[in-house]
Amino acid sequence: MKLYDMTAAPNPRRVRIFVAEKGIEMEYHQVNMMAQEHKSPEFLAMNPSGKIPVLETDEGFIAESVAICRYLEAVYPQPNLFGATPFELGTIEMHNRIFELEMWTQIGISWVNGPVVAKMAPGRFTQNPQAKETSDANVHAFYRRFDKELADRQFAAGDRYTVADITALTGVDFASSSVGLKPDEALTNLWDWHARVTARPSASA
Ligand SMILES: N[C@@H](CCC(=O)N[C@@H](CS)C(=O)NCC(=O)O)C(=O)O
Repeated sequence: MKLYDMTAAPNPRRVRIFVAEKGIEMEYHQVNMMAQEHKSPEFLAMNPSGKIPVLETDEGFIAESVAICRYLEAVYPQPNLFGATPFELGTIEMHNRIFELEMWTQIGISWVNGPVVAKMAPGRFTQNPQAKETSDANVHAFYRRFDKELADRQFAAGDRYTVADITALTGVDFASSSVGLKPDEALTNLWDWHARVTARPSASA
């Protein structure tokens, strides 16, 4: 299997961490995003959305981080990261979707309307400072909510490490390092959780 990847990009990191947690052997191909390789006809034939990560399997290509991770979980069931019982499956899915829809989406709005994208891809997006202000506030509000929830659980979706921790960690790390959205130091439950998940060897994948 081969993963179309870019070391600095947060979505491929989600898959790399998942792969590391499972101990899967994987070939990595670095996509040159600066040269727009992900918009080339060859790449668009693999993923018409023109985004990474993409997984190449013997049966064809799979895009979307969660779809790739689900495929990998089906092929390599252990350790289980998506849930082992019906209730766990539902709970982990719920939290994972909440992190994607309510945190990652807002981080994405701040990113495309922020200074790094303005410099890196001038003119690609019509930037809206007001949208950024709103999404910045939404991200910080989400951090506060997550911090409160972590008073009652050790991990993002319950009392064990799951795919939801990977979604949350990669979002928080990207927002902190590249979007100027680091969680407030006062959010001690969030930072304790962050230390717990960052201590795992997979976090450096
Ligand atoms: N929902 C997708 C998002 C993928 C995504 O946005 N990837 C970024 C890199 S982190 C990308 O390829 N951006 C290029 C673009 O949007 O043109 C997933 O979960 O894999």
